[in-house]
Amino acid sequence: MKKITALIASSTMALSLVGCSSGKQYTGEAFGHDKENPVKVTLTIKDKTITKVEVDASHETNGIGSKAADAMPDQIVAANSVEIDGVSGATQTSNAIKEAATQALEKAGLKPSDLVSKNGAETKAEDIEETADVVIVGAGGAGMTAAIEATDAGKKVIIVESQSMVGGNSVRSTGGMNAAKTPYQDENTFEESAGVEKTLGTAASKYADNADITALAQTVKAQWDAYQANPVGYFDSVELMELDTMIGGTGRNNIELVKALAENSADAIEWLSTIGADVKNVGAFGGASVKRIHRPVNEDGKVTAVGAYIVPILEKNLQDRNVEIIFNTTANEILMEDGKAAGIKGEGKDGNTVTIHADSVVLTTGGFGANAEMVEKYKPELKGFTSTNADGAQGQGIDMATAVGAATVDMDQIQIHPTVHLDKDDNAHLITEGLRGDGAILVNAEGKRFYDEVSTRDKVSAAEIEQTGQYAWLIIDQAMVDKSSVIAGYITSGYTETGSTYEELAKAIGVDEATFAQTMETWNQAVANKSDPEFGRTSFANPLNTAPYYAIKVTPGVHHTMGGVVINASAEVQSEEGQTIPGLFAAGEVTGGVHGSNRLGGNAVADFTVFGRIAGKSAAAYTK
Ligand code: MEZ
Repeated sequence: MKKITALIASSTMALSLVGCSSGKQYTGEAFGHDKENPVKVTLTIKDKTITKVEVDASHETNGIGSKAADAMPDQIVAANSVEIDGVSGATQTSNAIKEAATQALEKAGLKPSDLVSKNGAETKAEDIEETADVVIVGAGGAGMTAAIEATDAGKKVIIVESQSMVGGNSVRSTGGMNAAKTPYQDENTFEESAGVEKTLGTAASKYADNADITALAQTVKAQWDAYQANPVGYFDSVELMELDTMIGGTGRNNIELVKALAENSADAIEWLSTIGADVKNVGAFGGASVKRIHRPVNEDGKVTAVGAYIVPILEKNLQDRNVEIIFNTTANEILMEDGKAAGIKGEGKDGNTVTIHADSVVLTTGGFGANAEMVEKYKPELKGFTSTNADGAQGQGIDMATAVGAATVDMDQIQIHPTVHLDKDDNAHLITEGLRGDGAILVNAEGKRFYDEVSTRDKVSAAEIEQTGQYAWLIIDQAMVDKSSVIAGYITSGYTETGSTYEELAKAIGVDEATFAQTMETWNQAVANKSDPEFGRTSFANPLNTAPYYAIKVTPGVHHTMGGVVINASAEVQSEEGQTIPGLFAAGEVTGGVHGSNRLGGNAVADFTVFGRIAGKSAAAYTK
């Protein structure tokens, strides 16, 4: 791919026309297309006014990214805001520029709302009133997927998005997408017998009184026996994915939704391919008995972040279909006529009213993981926890739905992810669970492992909270780095400590050298034996014995809100009386029930793809 060259020069040149250089300078960084070299944005700020913007996006490898680097500095200065529209088709670079600019602003001690808007503070923008077959609220993964399906069913679709960009939380998703029984799993050698046995054991010992889990376990046991008698291909099944998802959610899940998720997962991988997104590299993840997470790879064959890969492809598909997206508009009301959803009303960023009349409404607004007040309201013990979520995850779709009688479920079920890195400015960065699936271990401040690293997130987080200082070190080696552009990105971002021996790394992270070296030797032996007598881990990958070694300090952070609006398997929103609310559909993190008390890694992308597709088709079928 073509490298973007001379971006620094062109941006600065453009700026010199609009910016004056007085004020103090603050720099922020964020990853765009290139996961190894961040985009850097330097803001010059005086009296709460951005007087100059310099963008260094010289490593971006996507040609379209240069458009964002050229255009956005002028827009930021002109609007005196970092909340500007991104450049169409350059989602990743645009998002990175905005994220880095917001970080720079934070370093100046300012929030985006502290800047005095030059955009229509006095002149209210015009009200908008439009009509569509289907209106979709939220342009994250679920919303864009629903829009593609509804458009392909011949319907006119309008999307309303509260932020200035598509992507929501989906663009931050790193790990991958769970799917059961795909041909890509068959490309792997099956070594996960202990994982399957452990799951069947857990079903029998802990969930004997749960009829759904017991029935699934019986089916899986029969499939497992048949496979062992004739081991052809890789072992997995739709029912095993259902069983893992149910056990991960401690049996609290809505089985009807779990079945829809698993049954449609393999087809969703193929559908993604048809729209240009290949997620075919299979890996191990927490709570999955077998290798089931499907991931994209870059042109060097290295695993890369799923959200940053899929979101621009979804966006491009919307552009190809001429789907209108109204940005910076927060929907706040579902219009009802004769007991049926008939459109939405919202507020644009300049206070203008946006009204979309439609035969069906699809809510894909995401969860509420970025709304600290709401998190605290439903789970007070999470007060003060950091969050991995995008700003738009405010829970507004849940309020809109309940205002028209929708039921909610599991609102207090909020997931904390055990590996969130706080950088030197206290910004939270999700460190993908994929690292543990691919062989990393967690050690505590005493230099010892303390839990099965690939257990479910609720359990690993709880164990981490019990350790000294409530943090852990995630340990990786150079062999892992060589296979992953994601890890290479963590290194260039400065998240890692390094040592050329175990002792050197121990010194760098301040743990006892001999204890840490012993921990590593014991772990490497466990990998060789494919047996972890200390903590019962069942997925091993490779020993961590290729120097240099790296450690990332991690702590738990709010990651996913499992609760939300009640839907059925057709993505129809259900009322408190248990009736379908005609014309109202929902998909993705705004909904509750599918993940129970704890979502498995890889099931969010599966959720938004599978239920986004279902919602789009159902909404289209409902329209006259
Ligand atoms: O599904 C997720 O939340 C996920 C895959 C996260 C991650 O650790 O990468």
